[in-house]
Amino acid sequence: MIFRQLFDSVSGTYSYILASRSGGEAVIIDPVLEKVDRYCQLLRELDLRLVKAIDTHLHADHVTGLGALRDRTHCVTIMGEQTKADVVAMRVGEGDRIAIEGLSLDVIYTPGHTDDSYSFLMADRVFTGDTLLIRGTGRTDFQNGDARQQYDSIFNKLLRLPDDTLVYPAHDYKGDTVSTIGEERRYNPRLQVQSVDDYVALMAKLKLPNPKMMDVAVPANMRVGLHQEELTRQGLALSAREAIECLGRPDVLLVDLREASERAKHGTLSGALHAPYPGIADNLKPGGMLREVAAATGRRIVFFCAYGERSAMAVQTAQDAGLANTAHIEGGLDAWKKAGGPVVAG
Ligand SMILES: N[C@@H](CCC(=O)N[C@@H](CS)C(=O)NCC(=O)O)C(=O)O
Ligand SMILES: [Fe+2]
Repeated sequence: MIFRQLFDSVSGTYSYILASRSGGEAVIIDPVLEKVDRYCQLLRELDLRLVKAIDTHLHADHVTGLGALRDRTHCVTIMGEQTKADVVAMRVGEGDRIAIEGLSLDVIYTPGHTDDSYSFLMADRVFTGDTLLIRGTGRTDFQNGDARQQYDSIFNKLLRLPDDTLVYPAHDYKGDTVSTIGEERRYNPRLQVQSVDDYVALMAKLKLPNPKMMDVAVPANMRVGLHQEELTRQGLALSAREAIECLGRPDVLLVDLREASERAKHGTLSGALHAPYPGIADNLKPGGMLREVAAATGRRIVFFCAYGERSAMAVQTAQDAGLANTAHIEGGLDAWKKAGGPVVAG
């Protein structure tokens, strides 16, 4: 396995690059905007292809690198389903699994620092965001933070992992890099409480100043989405309402770009072909499955995904491959459902 812990000394943020092999797919956790050049360089040097970028929560202390990485690598951006970020390509919840080639992360909902805080477990290690820090815990005094929920997330979820599970947090302000669950249970001063009420009282006493970047970072991090309006202007997007009217039309080929797990959880559109986003470039090049089907049937490909990010990128990929007549459903299945469109089991 390839594992890199990267540090942004300005915000004290740790970011992580994971991959199963050189030459393969990679995922990054909690990238920082100012470090995106560095990540891209390292990805090139390690011969990795970034396919997913995850934020553990909506950060208040630095601007996320999610949007910039998506624009540069066409990776899928991921956050938890509670997030207030405008558009992320994929939203995950408790019990989901984020997979790339050769490795997968189990999704654990750990609210408390914020209401959109998640941890991600991969084999012997857990990425705890700002829920569990090394000898500390994330503050709970803003962004719908809640000390009671954080106690539950830590004591009833994270501390139930095996003692030797490695703990990789999103921040450290003292120079520590890694810990273990057993070590934190025994020596983390915030966790030596007798009850949830003691923990709540302890967190209420912290009275920390707001992060220096908070007024910049929070609004910026709520606008990480791909701007889909440009495609609409070019006539390459259908609103959910227009798309609903197209359902069943013989000249339209609906293509679902989401993963099998998203289809199983949220359903799909009747008659849609399944062609997951990671394979889209292969599918659209000469000889590719989608290109051949579109040519043979004369149908216009209409891509859709969860929120319209992957489908907008697929329209772009199609244009680059010389296929001008594709479109996507703006806002994805989410917008489709909100407009009252019917879904079938995926
Ligand atoms: N001095 C830092 C403080 C950042 C901060 O408050 N960090 C949050 C995480 S977003 C936290 O929970 N800190 C825990 C602590 O300081 O004990 C800054 O201005 O950026
Ligand atoms: Fe945070």
